[in-house]
Amino acid sequence: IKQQLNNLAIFTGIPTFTEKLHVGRPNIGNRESLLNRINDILDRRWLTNNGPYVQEFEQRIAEFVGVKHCIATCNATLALEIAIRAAGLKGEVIVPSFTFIATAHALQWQEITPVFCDIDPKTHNIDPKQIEQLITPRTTGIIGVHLWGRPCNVEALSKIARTHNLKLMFDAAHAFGCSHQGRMIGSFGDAEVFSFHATKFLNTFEGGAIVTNNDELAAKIRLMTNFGFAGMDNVIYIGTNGKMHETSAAMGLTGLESLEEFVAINYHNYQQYKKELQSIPGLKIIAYDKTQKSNYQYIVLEIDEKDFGISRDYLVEILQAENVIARKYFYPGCHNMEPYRSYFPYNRLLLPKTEKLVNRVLCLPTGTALKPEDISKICQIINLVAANSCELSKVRFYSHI
Ligand code: T4K
Repeated sequence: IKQQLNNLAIFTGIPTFTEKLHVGRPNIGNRESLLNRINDILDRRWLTNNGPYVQEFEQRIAEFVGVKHCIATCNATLALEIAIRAAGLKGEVIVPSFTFIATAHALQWQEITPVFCDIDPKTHNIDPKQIEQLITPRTTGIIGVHLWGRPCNVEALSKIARTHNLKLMFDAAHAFGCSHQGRMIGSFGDAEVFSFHATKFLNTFEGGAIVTNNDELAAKIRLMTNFGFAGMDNVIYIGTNGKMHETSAAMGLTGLESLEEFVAINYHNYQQYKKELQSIPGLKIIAYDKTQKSNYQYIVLEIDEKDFGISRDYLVEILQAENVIARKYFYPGCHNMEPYRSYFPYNRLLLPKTEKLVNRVLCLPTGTALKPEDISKICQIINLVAANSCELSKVRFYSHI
């Protein structure tokens, strides 16, 4: 346990952890179950192209979410691209800037302009109150992002979409296993997209899925995911190769068997962080709605430099020196990254809440790979820093002159 500032690895101490602790360490389910499935795949010699495990995975996801259709894909970025194209979005689409870059790229990749909207600082999600002023004759849709698995204001967004005749989709990359007003996320808007990337609550190594209740849209998405083939020699739409393969589905099915255990561990980690980081001035841990289902996959802190005493960036440097690889998701915001930074400099003036939040947020490690004693050690470092932030900020100041 580090008691003094000079024990910190950023000064003269040795790092608290000998190995790096990552945000987004994958949740691995039952190994034997996975290996059995992989043996089945090899025995069957059916590796991809709508194989039996992919079909089973799609059925399980649709049942779990309570939607009519699930189309599994090779990742969520391509799933977003396909869903956007199948839904007929073009021109301009309103999205938050405070999201992973994939949300914006999925639009720009097909020459649709992402128009960035500010967020509600309480929820970190797109602020419906700001949307209407961004609607132009070129606007065709809105994509909300359920950031950290916390639902967007679905009702307000649906109302705006209805009034202006816009499509409404959700990037639900973080939100598998979460609910909103008693309904599972995945069942809102015209379509929603999950990510099953290694770092996500449920993973298929790489993977994603589009879920929807719209039969026509689902049929189109399914064709587009497989080059547009409707039968062996008949291509009826433009398509791409967005297919999930059998080993990914095997991983997904295995993970689904352990879902309750993953949530229980994430929830326990979250409660422990909350308890051990309570009442630190200028440090807030984001809240999850207890009345709803959450996957608790993200431990997100907000640092108010004035009250905490040092900046979020300095805290991240201190933690990383201890081998706690905290992440500044989603700094600096999509509008501050290329190509958007050059295309849309005017956006900068419109996003004051995003600009503020991107400098305050950091994510800490959690998940099944983390032990309770690791969390205690991480919290001890943060508590030591908080108790000595005044001295640390002086050291920082003098090291810069
Ligand atoms: N929309 C949203 C809102 C998203 O957050 C994402 C993805 C997407 C759409 C697109 O979904 P996909 O197309 O990826 O399905 C990571 C993930 O690559 C990305 O999937 C995720 N969001 C994003 C939030 O995080 P990076 O650039 O931070 O990845 P990287 O390599 O730094 O890994 C993150 C951490 O996880 C590291 O600390 C190391 C650890 N890790 C990673 C992998 C891959 C492991 O411990 N084991 C692993 O196998 O983007």
